[in-house]
Amino acid sequence: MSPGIRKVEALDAGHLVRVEWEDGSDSRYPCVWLRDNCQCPHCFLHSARARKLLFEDLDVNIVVKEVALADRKKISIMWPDEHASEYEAEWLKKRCFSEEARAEMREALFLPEHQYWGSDLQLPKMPFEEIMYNDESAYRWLCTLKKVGIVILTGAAARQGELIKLGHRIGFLRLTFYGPTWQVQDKADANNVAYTTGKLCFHTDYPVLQHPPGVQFLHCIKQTATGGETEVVDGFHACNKLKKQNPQAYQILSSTAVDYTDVGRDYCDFAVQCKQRIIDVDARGQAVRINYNNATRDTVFDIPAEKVRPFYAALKEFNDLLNSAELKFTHKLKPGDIMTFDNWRVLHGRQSYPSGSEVTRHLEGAYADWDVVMSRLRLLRKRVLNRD
Ligand code: OGA
Ligand code: NM2
Ligand code: ZN
Ligand code: ZN
Repeated sequence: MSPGIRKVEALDAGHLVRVEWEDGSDSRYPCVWLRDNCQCPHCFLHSARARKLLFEDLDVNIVVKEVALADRKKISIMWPDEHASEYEAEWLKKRCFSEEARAEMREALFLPEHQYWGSDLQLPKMPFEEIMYNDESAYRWLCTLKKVGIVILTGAAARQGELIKLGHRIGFLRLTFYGPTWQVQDKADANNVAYTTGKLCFHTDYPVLQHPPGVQFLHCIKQTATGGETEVVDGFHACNKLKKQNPQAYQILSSTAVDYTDVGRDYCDFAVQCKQRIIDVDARGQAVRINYNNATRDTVFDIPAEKVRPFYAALKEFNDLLNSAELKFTHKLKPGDIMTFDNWRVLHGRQSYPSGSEVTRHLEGAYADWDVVMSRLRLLRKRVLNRD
């Protein structure tokens, strides 16, 4: 429950409204923002929770004509053109522009907190059944997936189709050229290195797509007796280490556009090309997405010749860090395990395994977008905690 309002006044020649709360704190709201966010039915379509007001009709230099306390839970504003707006205390409190209030809202909306890990990872595990039928468990699954970057769901049936069900649980899966779900097994004339018995070094899936899948599911249906172990590493943790250890290498990997290519046929025929920085960073230089698959890195490399060797040296440094005993975590999936992980953050690989005439190892894979996963997380939280 937010506190009531003690006092409201216009400041800065009517460009700002100051709200004084009953607990003694205060908040300041720019009038242009207040007018823009008028909640009346002319300005706001409540059924869509969206703004109807056109930007053309917003005066960005607007000032208030009158501001008053309607009651301790509401303020009212009269604008120069006689348009009237009302704003609820709780609505205003949530949208306070202070650094602390914005940080709190940011955390609630995006759960940006990461728990970094290395070889000491306590691999989070939950029963598949439970997250399918229990909202609180599903909420805990998605929170952990966001915070730690990996969760194993255990006890799924050892047959195809479980990921389709998981897709329905969150909303929908991400379709790619490899199909709605895809079968990782040794295939003749493999159209991807994943579909062989070879070792896969640490990679993120599908950096050849402009918007690589945010979340990946790998469901173990059949596991080979020897080899085939899964390796995972916290890419963001590795990035922080690289930045400290070799800022120059970090600078190169976070600024060089690398060409990726994927040409072939599967769900349909494809000829995909993309340029990606191996380490994508935000405005503060923090890694937000790793785009690295050595197999689909193109032979075409669109950078000046003199920059090529420094790039390889930087990538070698990063690749070595990923493989350091301190950072990598090894785990062999069992039939019925579904490894769910953040494909923007966690790099994965697998050990090679013996080839033979029969299929000795079979995983079914699928992707989801973070938008879909976070949407489900917010809805589950609302239902479980009975709040927004
Ligand atoms: C993949 C992949 C891992 C495995 O298919 O992209 O990384 O264990 N597979 O086979
Ligand atoms: N598969 C597993 O980037 C990649 O090619 C990742 C994708 C074939 C769907 C592998
Ligand atoms: Zn209005
Ligand atoms: Zn992969």
